Amino acid sequence: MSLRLNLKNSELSNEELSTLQEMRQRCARRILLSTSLAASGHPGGSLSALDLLLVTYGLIDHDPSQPLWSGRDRIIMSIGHISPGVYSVLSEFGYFTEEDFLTGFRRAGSGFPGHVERIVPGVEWDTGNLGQGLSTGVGVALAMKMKGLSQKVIVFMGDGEQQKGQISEAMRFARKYDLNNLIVIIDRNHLQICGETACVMPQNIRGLFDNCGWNVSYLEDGHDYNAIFSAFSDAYQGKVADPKGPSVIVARTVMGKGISFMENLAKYHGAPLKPEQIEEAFDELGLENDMSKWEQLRQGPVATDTKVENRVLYPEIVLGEAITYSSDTLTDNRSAFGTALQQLAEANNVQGKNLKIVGVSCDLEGSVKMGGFRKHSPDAFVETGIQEHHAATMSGALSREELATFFSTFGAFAVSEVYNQNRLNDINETNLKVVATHVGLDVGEDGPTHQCIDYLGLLKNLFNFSAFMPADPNQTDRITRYVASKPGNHFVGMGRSKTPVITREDGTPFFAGDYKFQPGKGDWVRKGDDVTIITCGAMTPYVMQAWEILANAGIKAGVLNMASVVPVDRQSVIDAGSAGPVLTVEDHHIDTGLGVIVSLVLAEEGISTTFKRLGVTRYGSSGKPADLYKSQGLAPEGIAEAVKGLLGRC
Ligand SMILES: Cc1ncc(C[n+]2csc(CCOP(=O)(O)OP(=O)(O)O)c2C)c(N)n1
Repeated sequence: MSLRLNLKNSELSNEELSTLQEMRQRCARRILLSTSLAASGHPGGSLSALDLLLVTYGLIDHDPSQPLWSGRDRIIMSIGHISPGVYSVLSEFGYFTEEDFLTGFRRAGSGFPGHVERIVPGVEWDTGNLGQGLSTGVGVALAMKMKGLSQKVIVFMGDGEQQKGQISEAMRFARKYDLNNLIVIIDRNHLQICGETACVMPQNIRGLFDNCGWNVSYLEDGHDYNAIFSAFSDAYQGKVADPKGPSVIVARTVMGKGISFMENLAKYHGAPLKPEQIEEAFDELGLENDMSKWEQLRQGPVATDTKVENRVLYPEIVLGEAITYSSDTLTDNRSAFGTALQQLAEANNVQGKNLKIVGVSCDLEGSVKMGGFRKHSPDAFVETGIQEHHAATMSGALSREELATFFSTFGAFAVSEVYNQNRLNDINETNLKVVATHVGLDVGEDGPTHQCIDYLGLLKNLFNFSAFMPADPNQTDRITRYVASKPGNHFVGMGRSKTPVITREDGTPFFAGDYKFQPGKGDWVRKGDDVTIITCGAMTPYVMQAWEILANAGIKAGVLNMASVVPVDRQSVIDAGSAGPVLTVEDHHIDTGLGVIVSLVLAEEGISTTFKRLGVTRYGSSGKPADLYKSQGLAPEGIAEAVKGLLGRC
């Protein structure tokens, strides 16, 4: 059954009202059945949000026969736990059959997971981590504005969920960017897992949005179809106090609505009914209890053919001509990044017409060298303020809207601060470019809070992120262009300091001419038979100095620059380990970075060799990078000493 409500009408017809009542009855049944069959899940919020969901799907532009139709409005379910309600409504509107849903819900391998995921037709974003959905919706709404599209974005949120701080970040941002294509609906049932929202953590939800300059409307009865219809169609059509601003509808609802013994009880947030309670609930709904039939059907194999395949929408990026910095250049990698990004904007972004590359900054535009990009593409430059959690999630959402999105700030804030946001982005198979400047002890005087030494360890947990650490400005230029042109999640890390150009033995720039960056491919900057030093990023120039010290001492060291840390160049590691001793050197926590990755390759390949790791073994202090490196054995002399120790030549 489907329903198409007309926005132009002032109220719902009697026929529409009775259709909605019938839909509610069928959906309530599915909510109860699905959760009881799975013996887990969230019936209470599903029932409280049900009427809001039904009217919303009745009003928006969408096409259940083409869930990914490009003209569709978008619904982001920030409260991913109300999946039983969402799937019930989607099946009601014809996205899939009731049978597929009820037999598959919460079963391994099925297309109907416990929290909403994009594999379900009609679902836009995998959620479950409360508090991130508004940032996602904001990202999609911003992308629509950037592309001149008129679709609306609707975000469903819980009232307990409002306690998350990231929501305030997103709220402010939506107002700053005048996202009047964004409508938030809050299921205000006054309950959350541990009881009343007012007891768990009191807050003035409407006041918060109001103070932020949103259009706020309140529904005394969030189950009154005409009231929902009127508030939603006003917000949708911009018939609000400030048509330039985003809108929120706070709807007073009842947890467990429609099943008298469930109503207003927090325990039904996440407790399915027992078989005897199902009997009672079905009596109340005036329906026959067919639970046993479904139990039987769930004995069969799970159906998987409803699953939506991930689709990658990624713009064609013109790479432009790579820059070659001459051997005598002394600049920082972040400047090389900024220049490459500006050139990419010049080659790809047409202001006011067609934007392909977006830059997101968190009050550090100058430090991350995005100034040139902003000047060229002011409409594609997004300043979020010091709101990294929102910035990370929003960047992920932008990156799935056919925009090559660069999220750039210091490593401590681009990775460590927002690990969970990047994790949810990764689960959503975003196409994000996280460019972190100021990583490692190379940050220097700002001290340990700013010296990010855990980025590789954190990113290694994310299955779809690569991690690249350019050694010099030339490699930075090429890696920046590479990641801009490729879908998927890519991290690029760089230090703060000016750094010399890496050269060949004849003094010409190494990463120049025909050099092409390839993931999973290391660079043999020097060949040498006695030992191999594997390194990356800010440490490579230090290792080059160590190489000279060693050469003067008659030791022939190979230097393998592993800019592609994830994926690592396994073959080169095998070659290095098979040829002789191996030393890894990194400006990163010694136990979670390059050294560990290399050691695993050696172990897995059964290569027995003398092996040592150098890296950061304790939090750094405030001082010049060279002094900090020296204090942790990472100065050229310390590296050379470590090699001599490995070779027994101390
Ligand atoms: C960041 C985060 N913290 C905790 C949880 C666990 N959790 C799931 S639902 C929920 C309560 C949500 O309350 P509310 O938004 O009012 O939803 P309702 O109970 O009305 O369904 C909590 C704490 C979570 N999913 N995400």
